[in-house]
Amino acid sequence: MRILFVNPDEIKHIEYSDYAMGGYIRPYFSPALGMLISMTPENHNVEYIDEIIGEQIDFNRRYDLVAITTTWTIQAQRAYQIADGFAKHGVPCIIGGNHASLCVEEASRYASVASGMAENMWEQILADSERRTLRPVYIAEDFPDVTACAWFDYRKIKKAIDNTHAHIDMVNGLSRNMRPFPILTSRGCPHTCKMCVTPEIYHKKYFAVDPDQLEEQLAIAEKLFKPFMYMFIDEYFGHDPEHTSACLQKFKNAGVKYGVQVTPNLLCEGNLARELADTGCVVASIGLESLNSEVLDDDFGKAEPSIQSGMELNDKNIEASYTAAIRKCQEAKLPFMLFWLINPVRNSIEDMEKIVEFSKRSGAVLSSLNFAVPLPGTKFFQEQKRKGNILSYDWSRYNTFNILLKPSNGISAEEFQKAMHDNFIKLYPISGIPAHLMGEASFSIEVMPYIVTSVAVRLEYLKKMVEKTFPFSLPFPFLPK
Ligand code: B12
Ligand code: SF4
Repeated sequence: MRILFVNPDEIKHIEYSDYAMGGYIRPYFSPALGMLISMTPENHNVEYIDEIIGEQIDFNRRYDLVAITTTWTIQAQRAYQIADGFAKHGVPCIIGGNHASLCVEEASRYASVASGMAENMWEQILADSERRTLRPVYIAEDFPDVTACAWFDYRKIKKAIDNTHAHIDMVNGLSRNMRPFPILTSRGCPHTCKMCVTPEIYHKKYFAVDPDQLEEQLAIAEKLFKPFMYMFIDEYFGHDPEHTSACLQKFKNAGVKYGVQVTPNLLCEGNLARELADTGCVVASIGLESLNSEVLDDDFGKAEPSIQSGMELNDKNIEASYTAAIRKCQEAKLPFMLFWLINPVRNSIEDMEKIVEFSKRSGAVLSSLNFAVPLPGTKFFQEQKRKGNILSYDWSRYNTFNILLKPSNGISAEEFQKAMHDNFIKLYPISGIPAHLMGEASFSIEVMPYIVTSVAVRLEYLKKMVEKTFPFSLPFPFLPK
């Protein structure tokens, strides 16, 4: 069969609230589709198109199957448009990934749907597709339990990327090579945070990669792609310290650089920050989420048994716990970024200001203030829906920069949105660019994408402010996404 794998772009709303951050740091290829390509037998002719970097689909080209992912809810509407576009040409499509997995009925109006991990379904989907008997819905739970998950086969992925018949312009072609390259040491997560989709799809499963297999994967990636840096895409990186150390040694031996997403509790507990810095990590993204423990516990569901263990978290010492995690990074000379979530229902504007102050004091390479999104399929979504707090069900707004939940304390959504905007700007003052560029971390080439992102956010803000003032288009030389 000739199979096309598509990573859909989001449909963007250009408006006051539309921050620049979302589109910048994306991996070299979609990990979900990379995994599917890895599981596809080589007798099939496979192509990969990444709309996120501007590759354009040719709907007139003949395919036997089109496989589309919805890793993010913001991709859903475009995924449905693509399915519609191919349906007009009689090409069968299958949609999977986080959003479709948890909104099966909705997605099935546009194409066949695969809900959950594809490992034990994919073979059947390919067989059905070959027989032209693709079913409307495939549910992972109806197949044998996934006990070993798929890993990246970079050879197959490279072939699929090289095979693309999409139009790629030079800037986008170059920008692919400036993207961090996805790799992982584990998949899944044993925790059950209420605002996260992972527990709903992985059902607390956790799979660790054999360090020797990781070594092989690294060798192949280095040979075929020679990425400028890697990006760990583990859901819960560092869960098993012994296994993590063994994996990190493989990165050290390979002499490569990487970035990682990590939780503060794991940084607080042991020597992780030092191990990361010693083995080639150039930036750690720390998901701090909130300075308000009620939001963490009640809204996000991070109470016991949870990722807070090890942090002695309570109202009084929450800042101290976070500071301890940050200090570990500073002592190890490990550049770090901070990620926060604001829940309008419970957080006040003062909470935002506290976060901004904390972030500015912290010495982070980059900090990101995001709205908590009631991600469809999560317990947080159900709870907020039941309470009547959800302001919009337009998935293209579900990008963490639009207010989606009703603020309390009599503040209007517009006021809250504006306060968020203003506080975000305080994190990225244009006047701070020179100091930012001269900071210690900026001398490392691998941190450059993050520095570029940070500068781009500032410039994008400047552009938006000018656009607000002069309502006609100006020829600004701003960076492509
Ligand atoms: C790594 C990661 C990132 C990386 C890279 C993202 C990427 N994948 O391209 C970075 C750090 C950049 C990132 C950023 C963000 N992320 Co993120 N991220 C992840 C994470 C931890 C892993 C994703 C992954 O690639 N896993 C590995 C692959 C192999 O697994 P998989 O996607 O589950 O795919 C399997 C199945 O779903 C299925 N499948 C998937 N697609 C298809 C298609 C077909 C046809 C079939 C048959 C099967 C199938 O089969 C696959 C194999 O088993 C997920 C958590 C998660 N569980 O998805 C969050 C997650 C995707 N991120 C999320 C969010 C919210 C964000 C941010 C918005 C956070 C923020 N506030 O900034 C940003 C957005 C950035 C942007 N827009 O550019 C949410 C998205 C939820 C949603 N419904 O929208 C998730 C799910 C985490 C969560 N909180 O629940 N993220
Ligand atoms: S620890 Fe992270 S991946 Fe695991 S359930 Fe919580 S938010 Fe999701």
